[in-house]
Amino acid sequence: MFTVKSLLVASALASTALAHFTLDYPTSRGFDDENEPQFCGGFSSVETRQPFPLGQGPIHIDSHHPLATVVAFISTSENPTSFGDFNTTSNGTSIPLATPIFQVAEGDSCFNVDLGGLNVGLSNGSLVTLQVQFDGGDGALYQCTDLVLIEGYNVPSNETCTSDAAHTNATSSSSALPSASATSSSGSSATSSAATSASASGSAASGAASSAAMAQKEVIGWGLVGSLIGLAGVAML
Ligand SMILES: [Cu+2]
Repeated sequence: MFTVKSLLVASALASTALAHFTLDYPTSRGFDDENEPQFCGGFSSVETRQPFPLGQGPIHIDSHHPLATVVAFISTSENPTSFGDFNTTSNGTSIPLATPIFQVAEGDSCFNVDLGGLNVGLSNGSLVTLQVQFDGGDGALYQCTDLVLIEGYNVPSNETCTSDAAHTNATSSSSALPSASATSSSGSSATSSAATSASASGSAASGAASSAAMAQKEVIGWGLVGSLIGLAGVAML
């Protein structure tokens, strides 16, 4: 027999399963909310590669959480099978993150990446896989998209990104990830100008600005591995 409480629990579980995020452009390998916590959202094989600019190009996501922390990174492997394939190229060059770590509000967001500008030897025709990591409070989630980089490729006009979430809501800069000195009680300090400006603007999540600021302080200093496993307990539902 159902009680009100059991119905509430059931609906809470259902909304968790239906929440998460989608990668809307470029087209994701696939979406399965049950498997989204897994590498590439549970879609481990390369799908049809889509043309994407070698220079600046847009990524569109849709968040079903009020506030989430996002970062994107790439693999230059033709068939990446692990997170390790997103760390270094085949000749051992380390690959910088494709974006700062940034925050998005609920709904559609977009951000730009400049993959040619990562200086890992990408050129016209290079094959890459881009993975988006998203944490809206229920753990890190992943989506992948397989690309072929084209110099001068023009994305469809409706996919251009003018309000770039990665560069207005950044919590750290991709070129200066976690070198923060340990001066505060949380073991990190918000010393980068990116963090300062993000805290000051807080534009995407005004209703949760203080929580966002706390999350930002936690994020800074963690690095990618830390953010892969650690955000669930910090970010808000
Ligand atoms: Cu979720």
